[in-house]
Amino acid sequence: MIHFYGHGIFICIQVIQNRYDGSEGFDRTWNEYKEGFGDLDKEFWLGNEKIWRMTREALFQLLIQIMDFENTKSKAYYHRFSVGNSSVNYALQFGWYNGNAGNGLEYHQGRPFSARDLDLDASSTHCADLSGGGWWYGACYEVNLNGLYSTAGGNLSWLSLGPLKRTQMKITPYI
Ligand SMILES: [Ca+2]
Repeated sequence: MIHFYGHGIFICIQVIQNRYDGSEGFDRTWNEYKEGFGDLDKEFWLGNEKIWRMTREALFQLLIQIMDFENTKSKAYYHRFSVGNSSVNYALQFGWYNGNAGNGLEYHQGRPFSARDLDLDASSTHCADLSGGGWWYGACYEVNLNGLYSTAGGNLSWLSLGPLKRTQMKITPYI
């Protein structure tokens, strides 16, 4: 699989998150997010442990593609994406941003992963429980790609963009 972006050619793309119709439930436990869930041909979360293992082996870039219900598409692109291991609760790390979606992940830089049964956010509330999905919450989010999927408004959003119809997170190593 080859994807062209900017001046580079990236290969070995691994999709780590895919949503497009709300058929898969994302209101899952810490262990489900750790191990991954869903169908790799449909909607899924690859799994925090797998993402950690991959991103410790090499330098990766992250491409996020989103689309709202009016079919407006946006992209965000992050250099040097990785997550920490389970001892730091898969804390999110990345370098510089490029794209047209806005640098929404910046708010989540360094945050540990929270899920409905493990509140590691920076809020007195329980962001994962309130939003219907696990994520690298602060208090609570500016981006939430694992939140409740709903045409009526849900929590699936990127900054002011949303509700979102499609989201995809892809990583690929530098070559
Ligand atoms: Ca909290």
